[in-house]
Amino acid sequence: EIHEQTLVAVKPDGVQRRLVGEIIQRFEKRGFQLMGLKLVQPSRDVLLKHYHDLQEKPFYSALIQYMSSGPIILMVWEGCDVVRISRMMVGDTDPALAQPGTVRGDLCVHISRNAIHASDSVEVAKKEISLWFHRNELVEWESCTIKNIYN
Ligand code: YYY
Ligand code: MG
Repeated sequence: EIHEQTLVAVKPDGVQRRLVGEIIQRFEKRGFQLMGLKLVQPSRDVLLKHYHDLQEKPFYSALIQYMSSGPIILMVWEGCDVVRISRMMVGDTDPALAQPGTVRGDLCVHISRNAIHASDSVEVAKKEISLWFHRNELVEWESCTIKNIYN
């Protein structure tokens, strides 16, 4: 499915550390197509929804506090198998375990400041995209290079 989409976010530490350009460049270069992009100061309300499944975890309140601490970049990327491939590009949740070549393995050290989020399944991606983006914030456009990326 070449129109599969995923939500990728640069977390507050990534924005503060000026990693936004590098992260966008990795997804662009890989061949994915950018369908939505914005800088926001996330509300606690949306963050509680975004991380709903983690509410029982011991790190949950620290996670919400950290994610509220400054602006984040939100992106929707589209392409074949984009959800799975993005997770590979992002690397292990713990940067100490993440392979070199991944975003976390190249750019981060600690699990509590791991710079980037990517949806972990196609179903979750749909929910996360609709949580963070209004329909009119996503642009449907045709890439003129699609025939050089897919057969
Ligand atoms: O999907 P991913 O971001 O790789 O990990 P999740 O298990 O969904 O956890 C979300 C987020 O929570 C993680 O990116 C960092 C933080 N976190 C933490 O601070 N400490 C942990 N032991 C596990 C996760
Ligand atoms: Mg996750």
